[in-house]
Amino acid sequence: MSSFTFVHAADIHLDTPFTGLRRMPEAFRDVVRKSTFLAFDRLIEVCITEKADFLLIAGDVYDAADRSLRAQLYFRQGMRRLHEHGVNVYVIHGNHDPDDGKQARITWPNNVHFFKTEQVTHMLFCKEEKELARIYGISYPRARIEENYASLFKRADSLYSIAMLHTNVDASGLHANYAPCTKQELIGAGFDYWALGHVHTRAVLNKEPYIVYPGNTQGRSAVETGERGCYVVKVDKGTTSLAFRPLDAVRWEEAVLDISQVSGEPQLFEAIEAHREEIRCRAEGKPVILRLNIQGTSSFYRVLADNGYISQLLQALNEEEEGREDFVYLADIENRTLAAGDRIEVASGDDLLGDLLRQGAAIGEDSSQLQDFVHRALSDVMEHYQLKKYVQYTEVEHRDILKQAQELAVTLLRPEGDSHEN
Ligand SMILES: [Mn+2]
Repeated sequence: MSSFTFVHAADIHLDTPFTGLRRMPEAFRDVVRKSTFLAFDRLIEVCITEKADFLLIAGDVYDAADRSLRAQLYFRQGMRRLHEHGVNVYVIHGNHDPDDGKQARITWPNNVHFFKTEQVTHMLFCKEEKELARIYGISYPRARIEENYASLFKRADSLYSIAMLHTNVDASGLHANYAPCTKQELIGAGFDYWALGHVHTRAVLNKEPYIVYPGNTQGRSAVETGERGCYVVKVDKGTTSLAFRPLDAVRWEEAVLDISQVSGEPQLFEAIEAHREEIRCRAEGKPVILRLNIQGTSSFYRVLADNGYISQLLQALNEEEEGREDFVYLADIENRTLAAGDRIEVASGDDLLGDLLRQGAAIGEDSSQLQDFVHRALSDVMEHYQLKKYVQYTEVEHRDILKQAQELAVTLLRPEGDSHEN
């Protein structure tokens, strides 16, 4: 009869200000600003409907060390609801909400347990007077933790043992390397379930024992695409099973649209609209913030290369979305098309123009290759103390210049009278 259910969440980042969205019209921005709160509401809802015995929050409850009062009161409201439903909550603090941040003096309902800083402590979970699990954890005293905290965890007995840690396992390059440790260390520590936080993309790093990042509950920028949520974990006679539950209130997506077969401007607009419908359908009613990359060999290359055209396109497309609850807001369109005729590069000769086209094709989307090429091509100029200031371009500008050069090369190479349209 020793079965129980818990919910594992992390990185809620309540009251994320989303300061990068100034260009977004108010109607959309308002939904995004509420999203971390709405995702938190859904987390509470999942705990109740799944009849969870307890909830684990593995750090970064709040977005800022100096927690906003609004966020703290909102969090307490959620905790009170869980108290009414008999759900216990175990919380560690991470690099975004360390213990030394400003906090209001709040009285928490007695179902909520915060782990201390400085040392790993453990708490016993009992159900109907039966001891079922032991939960271990440690909070961050300050934002930057460079020590290995994993090595401080020592299992005390044979009860099902859960270790809560805000950490960067195996130094994932996308996240600050706080409380670094290795997966092998965690596997060897003898716990049944490592409830991790910090890395925002969910990942089950290992199954025996379970080492789990649930990811954040709500995407917070264009790089945090796709579903975000929590894991519902069932433990039945020592066997652990996981189910993911999406919680995000707004979804960030990136998509690619090939317009090689599109011929006129109205058709281009329609192709984007049709693609937007597909994305709306996949989001199952959730609003989406979309970055669209347009690719393909197209006569639209030159039209799309004009930033003014893209911003008009964005405006027209986004106006259609106003007032919809399931909006798909286009944050950006990136022109990755090639000019019609670029395919001629294959046939081009062993000369400067042919070389330019081949190099351009080889570079593709690779930034380091582009950088390398620019350095080789411009090394003389870059080393000249007066001239170098004229070649201080951004990567986007370099890419654009290369594209223009390629296009010019294609025009020069194209046989007379060949009006290559695709
Ligand atoms: Mn975080």
